[in-house]
Amino acid sequence: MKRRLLIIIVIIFTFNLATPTQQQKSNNSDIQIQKAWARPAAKYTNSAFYFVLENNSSKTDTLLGAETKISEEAEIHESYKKDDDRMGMRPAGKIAIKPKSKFEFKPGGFHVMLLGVEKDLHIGDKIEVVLRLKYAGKIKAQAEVRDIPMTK
Ligand SMILES: [Cu+2]
Repeated sequence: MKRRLLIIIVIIFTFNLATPTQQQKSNNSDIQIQKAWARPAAKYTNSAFYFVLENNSSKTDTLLGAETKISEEAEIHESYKKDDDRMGMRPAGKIAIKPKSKFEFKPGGFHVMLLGVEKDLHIGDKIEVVLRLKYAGKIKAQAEVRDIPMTK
């Protein structure tokens, strides 16, 4: 009786784990994250995460959102010029990345806002942000805290 229960549990676990793992494997090379960096920030304030997203696949993929342990929230934002000519930012929703193209998240443009960082982010620190894409699934990005973008 106990043995049967154990087998059932094992089957449930295997089934649940199989889907995301397979999804990640098959798509790892299709979407690449390059030049990832984040702004320095004091604890409880906001930082921004920048990167280049490259879609090597033959279909459009869509960035749905981001998550990280480093801050309370991670939101996709875009910078825009307000009516009074000053810059503001707002949630950007989902972003479509066309096949065989690169999409750059950079200061003054699109970025992932890290709202309420859990600790001070100093230059040289390494953080991890997970991007959620429609087809490629979840992709981890390692970012270094810097005050200027990478030139390479
Ligand atoms: Cu923002």
